[in-house]
Amino acid sequence: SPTANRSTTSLVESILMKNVLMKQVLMKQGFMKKVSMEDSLIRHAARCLLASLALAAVSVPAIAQTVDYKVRETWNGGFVADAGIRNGGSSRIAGWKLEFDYPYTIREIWSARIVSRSGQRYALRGESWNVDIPASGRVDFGWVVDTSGDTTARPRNCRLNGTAIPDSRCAALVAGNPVAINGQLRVCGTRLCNQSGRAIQLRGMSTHGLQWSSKCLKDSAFDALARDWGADVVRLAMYVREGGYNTDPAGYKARMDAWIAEISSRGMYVIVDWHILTPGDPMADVGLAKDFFQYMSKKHGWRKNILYEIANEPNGVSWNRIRQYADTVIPIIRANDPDAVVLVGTRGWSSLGLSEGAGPEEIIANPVNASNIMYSFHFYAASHTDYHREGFARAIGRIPLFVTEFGTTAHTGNGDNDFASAQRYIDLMAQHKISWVNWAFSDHGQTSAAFIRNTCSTDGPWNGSVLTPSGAWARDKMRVPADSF
Ligand code: IDC
Repeated sequence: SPTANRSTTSLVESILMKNVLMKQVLMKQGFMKKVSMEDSLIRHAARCLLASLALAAVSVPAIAQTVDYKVRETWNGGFVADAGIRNGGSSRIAGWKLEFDYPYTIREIWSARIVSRSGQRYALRGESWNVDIPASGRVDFGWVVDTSGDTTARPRNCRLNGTAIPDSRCAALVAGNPVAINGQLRVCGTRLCNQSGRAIQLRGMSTHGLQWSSKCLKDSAFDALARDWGADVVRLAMYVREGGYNTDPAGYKARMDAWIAEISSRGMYVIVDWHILTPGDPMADVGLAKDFFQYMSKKHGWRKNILYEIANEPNGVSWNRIRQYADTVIPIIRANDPDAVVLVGTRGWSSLGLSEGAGPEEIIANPVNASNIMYSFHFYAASHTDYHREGFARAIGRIPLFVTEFGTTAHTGNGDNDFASAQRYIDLMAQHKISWVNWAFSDHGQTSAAFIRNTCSTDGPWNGSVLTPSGAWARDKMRVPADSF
């Protein structure tokens, strides 16, 4: 401890001081030669003591040094990790060298260099501009790893300039975001599973129509979704009509690319939603859909965090017509992104047919002929009460389900909230680990908007008094209980 170091130092000093006094006494008595010998012995002993003190200061650091580590972004074949060293001490660390065990191959590194690697043991040093770590300061660096497997291993057995750092502080920020923890998702039985085969539930928010509410998609809002709201997934509602995609396909592709990158860099899953609504026949714009999904899966198929929702809400068409559309679009996605989960909208505004006098039975009897797919169910709690809830419950355990959109309001997106009805759905979905996405992360003026009007003209805060009752309720449901994965 610093106190121990200080008291040992003063002990050495007092020995030296006594030595000087003793020397003066002995000199007076004419024993000069002997004194010189004793003097050099004492000096030698003191030097040894000081040297061992210096060693002790290195092996038992006075104040905690911490190595940060966090997986930022993963894809099929690798991930990016952010790392750093925090100097909790009051003196500068000159010329840092960090050693650790790490089971991956670092392909590319920035703001640091690998000075040696032997098996799993790495040694890194800083670059010229961050070679020292100031008192109470930090240095940041990062790297890219190539791996097709698990991404959750982290640095162990850290040593900073020879000093051991306990594992609890050797990778202090554990891979803590939804994508880093869960990686590539897949359908297992009727559930959604993470990369290690464990059933999980994702909870998140849908945007409003991107042609109307893209002003809500700013950096501070994405930050709030990832941290304050604890969202696992964001759904990008790319309307095909109503002033949306078909007015500017190239422009919307580029904007989707940018939003996907922003969401991905914050460790959340993205649902790329082809938001057909009016007309309700997914074949009406199938040419556009084929081109859109070809582009999206080619551009983003390398990422682990993309789910493709091929048709928001088919309506006025048969289940067979929807299957025909799925048979057309899914192979295009699969060619570029073989392992992504694909979400298939269902009959009657994704009510599993219930809103058009049918039900999940026709899907169970005649499923889409593709693997790794889930069926969408949408509900608006004030309109879709027991009849829809019971129909939904009949499908659970029979077909894979994902609630890619729900509101606490009426199906118009407006009117009073029915939180009691919504809570019954929430309980059912929690019990069966069915993922859900709430409508809508926007300030568009309906009661289903999470924010009061004009919130998206500001930079937040994205909580507190700017939340509508629906927004406050959805945020609470996402935060409590916390994710179980
Ligand atoms: C609503 C929007 C509203 C818009 C309307 C028509 O909130 O601003 O004018 O669409 O485009 C859905 C749809 C979703 C609807 C929502 C609420 O997927 O696009 O948004 N809803 O009506 N299905 C059931 C309800």
